[in-house]
Amino acid sequence: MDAVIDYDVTRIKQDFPILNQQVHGHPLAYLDNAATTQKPNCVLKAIDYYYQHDNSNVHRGVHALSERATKSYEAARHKVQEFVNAKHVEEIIFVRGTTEAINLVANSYGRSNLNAGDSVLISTLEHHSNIIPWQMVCEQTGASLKVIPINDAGEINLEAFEKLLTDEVKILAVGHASNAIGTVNPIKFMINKAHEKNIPVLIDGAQAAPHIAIDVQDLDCDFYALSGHKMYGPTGIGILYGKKALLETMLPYQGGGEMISRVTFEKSTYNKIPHKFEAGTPNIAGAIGLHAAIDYLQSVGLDNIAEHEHELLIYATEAMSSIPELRIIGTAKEKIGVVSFILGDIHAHDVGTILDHHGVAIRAGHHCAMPLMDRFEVPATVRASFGLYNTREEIDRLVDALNDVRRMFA
Ligand code: C6P
Repeated sequence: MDAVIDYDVTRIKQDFPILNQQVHGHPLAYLDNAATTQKPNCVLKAIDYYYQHDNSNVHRGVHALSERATKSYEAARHKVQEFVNAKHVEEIIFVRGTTEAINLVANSYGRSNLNAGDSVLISTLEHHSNIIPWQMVCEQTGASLKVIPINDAGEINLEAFEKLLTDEVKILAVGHASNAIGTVNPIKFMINKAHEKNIPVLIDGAQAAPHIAIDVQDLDCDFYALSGHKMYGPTGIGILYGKKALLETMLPYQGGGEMISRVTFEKSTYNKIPHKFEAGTPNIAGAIGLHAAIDYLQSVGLDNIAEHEHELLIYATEAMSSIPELRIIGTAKEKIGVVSFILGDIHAHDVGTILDHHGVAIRAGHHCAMPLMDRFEVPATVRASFGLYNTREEIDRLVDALNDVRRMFA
């Protein structure tokens, strides 16, 4: 039985049809939720309903279908506003995902506000999506990238962070939670410190949004990025939250339909936020699916999910620590349900392949965090990441399969 009282994981699992399958003759144990989560029936149904009944373009047509599609698309924006507790609905911009959200800020905000001699401050824990866009904009502007170091547990060195917050820093961009090793960063503290120096802050919330209740007003972050597919919604839809006053000063990142107010060959003017940042036909079905996913998360309860996943993390950490030669990478005090590890000198990809043959799906590799792998002097890790439908029994199967890997390589 599950340790979390009133949390009926067996019933929750039934909401996810994909989980009810065999892989290589074993029931699927899906432990790759940091890569992408599976989708509950309500999300699948919402997308299906939209395409069967309302499919049309938004903000353009005068006909009934277009009106319905527009209503549903904008209702999704209101849902996200409520989910992250944004003050204004126009602070919610639909994008493809976290990657696009960060590229938007790097290009729209970064290019206008960074000059030679300035710097962008990130941390060693960042995903490539929160490194490369800044590196690109630094190359274009002559600014430079500064990196906050971490300790051996994988926690940000806060003393070093405060020292690095110099007048040259024009933006701080940090992850809420690390995809590769699970560390949850003290972002509220970091945002406060940055704001004391009038430095705006972008939070990469890709890994936090499915696990931690987000309140952008309480955090007081300037930008917050997230991906729908990591929170039980569809792929190809994500959110950039930005403070209204900042978004209004920023130039659009992409040009095209929808983002304009008036176009002439001589000069064009732009639409209001958020539409100014949503050039082209958006992912309408994606936004509708994300709405359903947020409803689902709220029906289970973010606090219940966090408690369940924390219990799985403790259980897995203990069970895996008993496996000889298994070294967990990332032992921060505050973690989401991610266990990253190496098993002796067996390559992570070999471990991953054998686990797959036991029906256990994990990710093996650098997790798009190569500098972090360098920090721990490992080329790759095996990563098990938990979601709201995982169970202790699945972790037992992971441990058994890992013992099998050891026997095979002995
Ligand atoms: N991490 C993982 O397996 P996109 O691809 O745009 O939805 O999200 C990018 C991204 C940005 N930041 C963090 C912290 C992330 O974890 C991710 C995606 C996946 O860890 C795929 S590489």
